[in-house]
Amino acid sequence: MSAAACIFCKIIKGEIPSMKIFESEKTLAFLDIGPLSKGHSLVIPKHHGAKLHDIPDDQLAEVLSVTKKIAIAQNLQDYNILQNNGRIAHQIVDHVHFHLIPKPNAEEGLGVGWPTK
Ligand code: IU
Repeated sequence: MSAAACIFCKIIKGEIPSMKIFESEKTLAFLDIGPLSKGHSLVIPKHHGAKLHDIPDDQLAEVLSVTKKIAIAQNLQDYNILQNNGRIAHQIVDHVHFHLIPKPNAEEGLGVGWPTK
């Protein structure tokens, strides 16, 4: 898929609205529209590439660093980082993205267990 047709590139360009959490020259983080738990966010490189191996190292390094900063800012203690590559691995959107999925405690009753996507 070309960058022009990519939904996350449209979010980066502001052509599609999103709930932004963080933005820099290389990285964007926003809330997932189908959250697996409260605060589920996506952290993406602005460089368009479908899979991890398509992304330059400097972009990946910043994405991981931003993911860590968001986890700290949200004061998360238990959380999953998930990054899918390819249909069999449950990738739906062909622009690399890291899921940051907070795991609330059992009493809150949401998002407990292994992510299902
Ligand atoms: P996946 O790793 O490709 O399976 O995850 C794609 C995610 O992108 C999924 O959790 C969707 O809810 C999310 N998403 C979004 O936040 N905004 C969108 O416009 C679209 C998908 I399309």
